[in-house]
Amino acid sequence: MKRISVLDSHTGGEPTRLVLDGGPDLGGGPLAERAVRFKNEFDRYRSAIVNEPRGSDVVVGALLVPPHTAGCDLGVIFFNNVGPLGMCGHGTIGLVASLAHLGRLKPGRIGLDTPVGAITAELHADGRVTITNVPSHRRAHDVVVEVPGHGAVRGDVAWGGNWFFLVEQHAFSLELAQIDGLVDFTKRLRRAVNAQGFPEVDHVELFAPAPSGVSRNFVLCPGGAYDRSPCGTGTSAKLACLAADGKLAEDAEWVQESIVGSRFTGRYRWLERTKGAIAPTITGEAHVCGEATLFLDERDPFCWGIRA
Ligand code: PYC
Repeated sequence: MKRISVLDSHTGGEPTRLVLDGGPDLGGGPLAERAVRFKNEFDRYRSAIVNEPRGSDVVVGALLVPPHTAGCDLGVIFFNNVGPLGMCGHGTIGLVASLAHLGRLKPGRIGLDTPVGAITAELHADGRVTITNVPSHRRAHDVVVEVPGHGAVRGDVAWGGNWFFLVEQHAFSLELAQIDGLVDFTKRLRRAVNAQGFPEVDHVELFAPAPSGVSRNFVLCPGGAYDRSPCGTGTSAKLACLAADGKLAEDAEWVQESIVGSRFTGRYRWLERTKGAIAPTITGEAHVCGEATLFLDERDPFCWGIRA
């Protein structure tokens, strides 16, 4: 019987399962290569750790690996119910809070290597975490797609460590009571965006003002779950669009609320204004909520999780 020990946390309601021991050995090399190795050779570990019956579609796993990029202290590969993620903002905040809980981190800054580049994370004395994400940018502005059953929808394609289609004008109210309709609409929208020349887009993000006046979002994740947090990579993509449109000044604060009411605070710094490249910073907090040893018993027909 294999045993995998994990520490669970949530960041604004979105779970992160940190693998502490018993995960696959992905060897060395750049993290992008190791993420491919994880997908091609060890996918059953991914499924066993985050999928049912031990997890759910919402759980994001975090596998710590030795870093490759100079200056990084740790490497991490995030993964969900369908595969590895490029980066994960809520997961990074959860990872740092988990390492602090274990006494492995003190307040201060660390460098983290990910499959899409190096980032930094700062643990504050009060437990909040600020990440400086990978350079983010808007790739396409005001793209119009025809969504079956909904008509024409306009949005932007932007990178924030994952690829997003961001939409401000839509007919939905961003409330938990509307989840079924939101998931259905954003899945159709993603298919339409993918078919229209953006096959890389795997997250869809809708925006509307919250009753308090701050921006609220709804984020559809690659495997069909919705993000309970405001989505760190999605907020980074949003900051890239706001910067490109001149709607938010450098270093001004942007509060992003999630569909469940949790919040991140974002800011950005220009990296290369002519290319629209920014360095986004996202601040949030995570709470450790469990620790467990997963048993992988080959006699169990669902030992490696339920895979679609
Ligand atoms: O916070 O970046 C994020 C994220 C991506 C998918 C789920 N959360």
